[in-house]
Amino acid sequence: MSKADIGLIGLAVMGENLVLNMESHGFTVAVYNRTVEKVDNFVNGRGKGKNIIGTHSLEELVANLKKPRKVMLMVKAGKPVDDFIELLIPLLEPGDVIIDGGNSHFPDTIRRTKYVEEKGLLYIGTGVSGGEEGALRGPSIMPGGSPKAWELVKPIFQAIAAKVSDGTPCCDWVGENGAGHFVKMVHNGIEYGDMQLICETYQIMKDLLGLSYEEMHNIFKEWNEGELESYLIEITRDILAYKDDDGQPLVEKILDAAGQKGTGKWTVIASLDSGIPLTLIGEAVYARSLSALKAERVYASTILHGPTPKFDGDKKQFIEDLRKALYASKIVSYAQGFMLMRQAAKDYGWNLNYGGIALMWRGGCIIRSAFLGKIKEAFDNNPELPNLLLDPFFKEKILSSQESWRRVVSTAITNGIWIPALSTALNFFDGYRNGRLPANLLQAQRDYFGAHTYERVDRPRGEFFHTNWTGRGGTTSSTTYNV
Ligand code: 2AM
Repeated sequence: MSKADIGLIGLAVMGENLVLNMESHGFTVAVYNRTVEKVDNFVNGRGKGKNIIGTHSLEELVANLKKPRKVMLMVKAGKPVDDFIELLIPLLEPGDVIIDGGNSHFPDTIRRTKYVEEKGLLYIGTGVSGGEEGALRGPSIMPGGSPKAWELVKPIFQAIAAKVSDGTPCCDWVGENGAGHFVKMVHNGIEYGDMQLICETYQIMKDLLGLSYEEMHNIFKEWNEGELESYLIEITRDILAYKDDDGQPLVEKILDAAGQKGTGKWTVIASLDSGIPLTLIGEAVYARSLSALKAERVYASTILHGPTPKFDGDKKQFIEDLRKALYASKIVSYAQGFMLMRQAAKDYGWNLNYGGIALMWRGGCIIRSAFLGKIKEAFDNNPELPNLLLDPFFKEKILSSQESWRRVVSTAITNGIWIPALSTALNFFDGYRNGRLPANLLQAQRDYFGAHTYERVDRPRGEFFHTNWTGRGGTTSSTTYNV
């Protein structure tokens, strides 16, 4: 067999499926795994008869690659990535590329890009989204790292990526060093938000409207045929129709304690670091945390009582209200996600292409949706768009959903139904569109107790004042600073 176009290390399911995907697109792939038996199992099993070269050492792997060599790691995030980088560096030559396709935290990718480049090699840290199925049939791929490496991996990555209906691949260059893994992290955070929003509408349908599973299944089916069309609405439709062995809906029997692997948390931490109000994803992460306190909630439910949900309005109308509330909240969530990326681009010096990011998420990944096509259009129309809420299409959508959205939030709250994401979205909207927030009083309080100073509306920005509020404190102000 001739030499391989790319080498891949790490034959767990994601790694194997990516190899099979590459091979099916005409690329020869050399593979290696720490536990080398897995190499033979794969080459003689799922990889049998294909253009896949099994290798039993890193030396053998490297010797089987066309130059400039490309070696992709699909190993557990963290130390294993650093370990393999250390082992590969002495075996590679200037211009070769190391690619990390795992779920690495972006600060690690920033550090590794610098380190690998210092050794004369190129580095790519790439988000790969879409799970096992996506890896095999076409994932969304979000690469960042050494810009010079992009041209080398582009033909392979764009060939194996998901395609939107006109054939455009869901893979484009994201930006320097950790930008690819950052964007993948935000994708996961947005996924948390979308899922929580759907769960809240489900709870309202079930507990307030008293709908049956069949009715809910039909509503999600209908929603998936309109502007909410997305993978997550589609799987929710199917989940609601799924029956356990006894004919009852399986979802009713699933314990309500959510797990999380940490990428949502990373996104929220990044938002706190950047000072961006990523409130919806924040609530979605905390919602999982609250759900996980199952025993405590069950105990509290016997002591803390609220209203008994009761709905006597027009159900059909309210279901349409719910649909609009979900759509409007989703707009806020994505607006916040893009605000975070815009700030991170400034903080880390990335030149992000926001329309390109929407396109990468349009297919292949968990948050794929028709909606992302609209976001792509918004950034195509105005690449400098400061906020998604200010785009004419989304502005019209949110304004025309507003009444429904307020009805849903106020009705749910009056009836004691937990809606952290739907309500924070509306609250953000009301804060963002308000030119005068009560932070004037907040600044007064800060100046009162800590002499932190304030700016005045009747003076230019940047001039700071201190008042001796009690007549007791001195006129000394503390220095102004912002974290
Ligand atoms: P293994 O098959 O030898 O366990 C997903 O777990 C992939 O990451 C697998 O290919 C696994 O290799 C690899 N992996 C996990 N921990 C590793 C480590 N500490 N060093 C090298 N590879 C590791």
